[in-house]
Amino acid sequence: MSGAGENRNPRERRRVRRRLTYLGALSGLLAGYAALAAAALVASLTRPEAGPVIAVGGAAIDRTPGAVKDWAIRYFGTNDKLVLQFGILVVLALLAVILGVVASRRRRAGSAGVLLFGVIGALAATTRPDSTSPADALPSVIGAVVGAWLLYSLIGRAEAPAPVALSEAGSAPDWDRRGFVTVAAATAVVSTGAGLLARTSGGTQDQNAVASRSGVRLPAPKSPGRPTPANAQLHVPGISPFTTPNKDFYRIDTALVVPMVDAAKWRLKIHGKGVTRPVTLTFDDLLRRPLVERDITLTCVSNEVGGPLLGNARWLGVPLADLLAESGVRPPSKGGPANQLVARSVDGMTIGTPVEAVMDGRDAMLALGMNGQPLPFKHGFPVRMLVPGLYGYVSACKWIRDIELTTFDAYDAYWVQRGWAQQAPVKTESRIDTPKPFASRKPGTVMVAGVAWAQHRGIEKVEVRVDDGPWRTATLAAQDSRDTWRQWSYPWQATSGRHHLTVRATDGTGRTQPSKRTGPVPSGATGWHSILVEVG
Ligand SMILES: Nc1nc2c(c(=O)[nH]1)N[C@H]1C(S)=C(S)[C@@H](COP(=O)(O)O)O[C@H]1N2
Ligand SMILES: [Mo]
Repeated sequence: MSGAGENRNPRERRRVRRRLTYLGALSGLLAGYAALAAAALVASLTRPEAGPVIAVGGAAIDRTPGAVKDWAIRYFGTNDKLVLQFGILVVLALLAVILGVVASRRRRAGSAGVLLFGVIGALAATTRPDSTSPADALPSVIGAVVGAWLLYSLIGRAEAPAPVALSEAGSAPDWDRRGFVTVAAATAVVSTGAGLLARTSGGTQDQNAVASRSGVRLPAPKSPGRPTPANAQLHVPGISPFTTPNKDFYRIDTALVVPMVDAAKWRLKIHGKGVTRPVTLTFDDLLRRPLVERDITLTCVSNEVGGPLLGNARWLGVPLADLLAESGVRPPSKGGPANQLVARSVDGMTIGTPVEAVMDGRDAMLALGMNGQPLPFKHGFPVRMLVPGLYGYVSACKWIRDIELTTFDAYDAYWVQRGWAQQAPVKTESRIDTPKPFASRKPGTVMVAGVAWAQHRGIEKVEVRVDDGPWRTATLAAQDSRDTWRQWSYPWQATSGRHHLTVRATDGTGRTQPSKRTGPVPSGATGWHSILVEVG
């Protein structure tokens, strides 16, 4: 009953209240910061993916409607994940401020709120498809306990009267400013240290994965890829290189943290309908099999007309049809009971592919190598699936760990559950790489060039149109294989003014890319790529 506020006048009481509100907000932010840093540190020692931001972010991604995700990819491109994580942090900061203000009124309620967020994080972490142990709750729980305790302690200092000797000195503050500042500063310093440590330590599991990748020696293929024809690559500045370097290869997946898989511990199970001899394979089992090397162009169904979401690489892998046949699988055309192959990744992605396509003689493979390197982690190390002619979301499971034979009636894979088509062969498309949209050129010969693709059907013809003029046939580079894109160029006699350049391709079956513009949902965009160029 000796509280300093008892015998104050109303004005002073309001001042104290305001001060407490500000200190509460600051305490909330500091406690939140400390909670996240503690969680990150614990996660880095156990499993980085189990951290609360990653777990809640992953849960949010899985619950995002397909159309919103498509919008996010369109507006933020492959930065969509950074934007999401930043968004989560902004929301958390706001919540921390609110909890801090609540705590400045009711100390216990504020701390209880922090603990509640810990429970949400723990639930998200333990129910993620990649969660294998209840220990995934630890980062969130420990972070929340640290945050709740700090908030309680900081508010305690903000409320406490200053030590008597000081407050009697007249000019000294009427609250425990020194105590608050000491705890606040210590919190900021220790949390920053913990956060930095979390970043550098990276987890022993990750280190093992990195070491296992460095240790991979890719065997020579039994069936080497034909040397890429020299004239598959045109020498026009600005055209996409025929082979996309790994570092420039587009990346699309739902993983907020790239899964780091230790090849020595990796296993692949093949089982399900019509599998008479289920098997579990190790990475070494795959390396010992006859390998094939093929150039294959991979395309994302979310690629807009003219978009960047495709790339061409030389892949090394195990023919998938042989593996399936050894397990007793027959395609539906030979009486097999399963028409869908569902691939599952270590992070819980599911991708459904027609068994018929995998076994019809095309180069469907379990890829281990990409442009002469073991698969980069981002692209699915140690093993991913590839099926030429199908969009990535129905064929190209990265970090694969399980293959189940089933039917399309029995199971919808991840993106199908979110409104995308069950089956999705790549649509015939073409893109102008140079000039760039809205580029300026001098009148005279302007080289227009780009790529066209219709995987597994091949490209037979590319045509270019200037404004509303006639279609002119472009010069095609050599076709490497019908599973790769094909470069083209057209020497345009440019005249002064603004011009529209449009391109369209015809595939190996003689079908020309339709003009009708449709968006990527549900089975890939259609329409002609058209750009505006200034000549003058
Ligand atoms: N495990 C997993 N595999 C995945 C995906 C994913 O989200 N998770 N995305 C698919 C999609 S939509 C595409 S287009 C390709 C992209 O492969 P890349 O990132 O190597 O270019 O991977 C496919 N495989
Ligand atoms: Mo994709």
